[in-house]
Amino acid sequence: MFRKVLVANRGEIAVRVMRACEELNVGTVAIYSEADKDGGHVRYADEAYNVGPARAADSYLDHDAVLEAAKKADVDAIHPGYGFLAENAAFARKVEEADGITWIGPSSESMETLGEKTKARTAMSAADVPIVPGTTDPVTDPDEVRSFGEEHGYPIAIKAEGGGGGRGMKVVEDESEVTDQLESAQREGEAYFDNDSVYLERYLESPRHIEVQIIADQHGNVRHLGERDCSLQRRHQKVIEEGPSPALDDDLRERIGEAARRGVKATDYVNAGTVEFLVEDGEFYFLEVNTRIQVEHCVTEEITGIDIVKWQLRVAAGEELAFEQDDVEIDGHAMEFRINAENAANDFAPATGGTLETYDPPGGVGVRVDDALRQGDELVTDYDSMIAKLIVWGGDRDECIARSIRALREYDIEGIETIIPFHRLMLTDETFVAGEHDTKYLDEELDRSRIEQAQEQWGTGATDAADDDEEVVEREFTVEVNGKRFEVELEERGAPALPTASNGSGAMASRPDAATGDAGGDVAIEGDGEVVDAEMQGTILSVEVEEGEEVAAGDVLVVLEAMKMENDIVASRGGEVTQIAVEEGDSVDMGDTLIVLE
Ligand code: MV4
Repeated sequence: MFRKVLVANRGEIAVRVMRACEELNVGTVAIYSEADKDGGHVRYADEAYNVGPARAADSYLDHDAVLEAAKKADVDAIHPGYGFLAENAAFARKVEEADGITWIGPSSESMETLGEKTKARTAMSAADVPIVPGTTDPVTDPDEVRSFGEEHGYPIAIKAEGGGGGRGMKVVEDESEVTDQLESAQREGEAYFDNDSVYLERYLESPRHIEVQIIADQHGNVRHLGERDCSLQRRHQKVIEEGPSPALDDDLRERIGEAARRGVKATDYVNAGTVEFLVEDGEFYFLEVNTRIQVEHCVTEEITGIDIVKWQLRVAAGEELAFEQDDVEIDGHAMEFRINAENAANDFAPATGGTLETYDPPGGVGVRVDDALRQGDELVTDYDSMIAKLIVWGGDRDECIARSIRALREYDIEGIETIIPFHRLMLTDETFVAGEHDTKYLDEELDRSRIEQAQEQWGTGATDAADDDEEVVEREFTVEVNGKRFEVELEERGAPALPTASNGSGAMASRPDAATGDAGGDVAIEGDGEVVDAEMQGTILSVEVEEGEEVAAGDVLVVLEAMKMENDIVASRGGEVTQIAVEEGDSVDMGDTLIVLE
């Protein structure tokens, strides 16, 4: 096993990989850019090296800077995480060629073979893996597209050979669009991928996106770890992933898993990878291979109990997989919610900055949070907007949903906008809860106004710069009304800052009136007694104690008429009544002093 690993990434995935290293007693080295000096992954690592300015191209994507840090730290392996250089064959080759440093991932050759979509389709087809009906060689002429359309019908997908993710696909609805769409696909391929080769597939109208997790060692052992359903996507960005898929029956599950395994084995693939499929009408078709660990690998870890990243490290160090395919069992159901710093009600616009005024993640049975955050962190906006992942496990999909509702309600983030309200909405959405959504659902069917309502209802709001000019006095109260406790959060805008009570005699315990700003209910507090004040505006119906009386926690001190109810104001602790500041019939404002207890 390695002695020390450099994780060439940042944020939650960097911490995730380092946790695996820690458990294997492997030293950890972080890299960071100027924007990430205070990053959680830097805090977590044993060592950390600055690789350059905030711009990714000059830091996390700078091959030489990363390799120099690896050599300076004297590591014996590099784990790329996902994104950045994770699928960069040229960088992987540089690591493979660097003395004494092992690349933790598939070989650069595998990346090149499977990264070229036509090569991947050819390899999969040769391994008897169903591919979407189409060409395995590039096409260049509109007549080739037209004859394909005559054979397979329309619509047709024209895809860039170097494409992937959400890029490099044009849909040809009918023959009249052939020439324009072909030229557009070729131009886009050249512009985005420096490769104008394109190929054809029959376009599936409403597929689901199902992907199979693979882990393979250097001894020819290949295992699949079941599937994940990633159909809930917005503009090709996955939002909620789950496993197992609610759309597969056991027979299809078995067939798709074995097909993935067969295809990967045929390409001599080593380490972790994911085989993506489109599923429609009970049939599955190969889409592409992701030659890296994926964001949503956690879903598989939770339903199989297999730590995929630890197996990546072991496999890269030459160890054999210690489990057979039959040992892989799917237990329960898991969902992953990407916690993005975005405003879902504003077309998922990424946050432009902010501070995690409150960061209080959920916990409890079946709840996992992968992050690299702590309260008070400044939001880094130089990279992607995902700041954390919430992964929830349940005995079945219903329990997973119920637990997810609870966990998302608990997830308290204030100071920046996140898409937690959107996730909470999806868990009430009939189509999603029924597992009947496809890859187009979010982009074409979900009513946008429902996202806005969710944001209104559950958004915690960012502390906008504009708000800074206005003094906002936030108050949290625990109010007991007729024996029932209420957590009440109130914001008073435009209120001057609260006077702080001075210690010792003469302490003032008054609160300005929200409307006028005038101090109301001033009472000079002798000593440092505890003030019991009005938690709401109302009228004193009765005073139930006398000065000098001893009271216990829970004793009624004052009865206040408010909200059309008689409200018992009770002592939160025992003590002596040293001052009574009100009498029957008084009108009081929220915050006015009622009683002082020593
Ligand atoms: C398709 C398809 C339908 N038919 N290919 C989108 C990006 C790339 N991963 C492949 N994609 C698709 N390829 C054929 N022949 C529909 C999509 C697609 C999609 C696929 C998976 C997840 C989300 C998607 C969103 C839109 C389109």
